[in-house]
Amino acid sequence: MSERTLVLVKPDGVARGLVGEVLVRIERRGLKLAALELKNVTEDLASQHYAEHNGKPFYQSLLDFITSGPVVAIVVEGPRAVSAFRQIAGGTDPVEKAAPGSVRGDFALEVQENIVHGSDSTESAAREISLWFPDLP
Ligand code: DAT
Ligand code: MG
Repeated sequence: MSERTLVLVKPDGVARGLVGEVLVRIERRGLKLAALELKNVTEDLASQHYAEHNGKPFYQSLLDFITSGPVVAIVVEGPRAVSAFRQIAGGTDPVEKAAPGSVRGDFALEVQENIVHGSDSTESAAREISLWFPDLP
């Protein structure tokens, strides 16, 4: 059964020219692109996207980071797309948790500047996709 997930190439990934690298990993796994857009992130969108982290010590820094430059937002589709992309991304902490061979394990060193976002459940994916792509059928 096919599902959808929201992927972001965050400002660090876009600035470092890693959009193609992320897309290659998504496509060669067999996942499909259902929508893709380069976007400047407003404070409003950022705070809705990261609502679950409101109140945490890193929350304001996270908002400042995600609004610091354009991101590439992608709706990725395929069997178990949510988990499959989380595996492609690697764990949140690129050094302690992300395996070599994952995007974060291969390209990142800092917890905040960890290149990509991927929805953590099908419920989060539905919420995030409607935020980032309100017109997507
Ligand atoms: P993930 O992006 O792996 O789903 P998350 O949802 O727990 O991780 O956190 C969202 C982002 O917030 C994460 O990609 C990087 C940042 N972040 C998480 N924990 C952090 C921490 N302890 N210090 C600084 N930034 C953190
Ligand atoms: Mg998360």
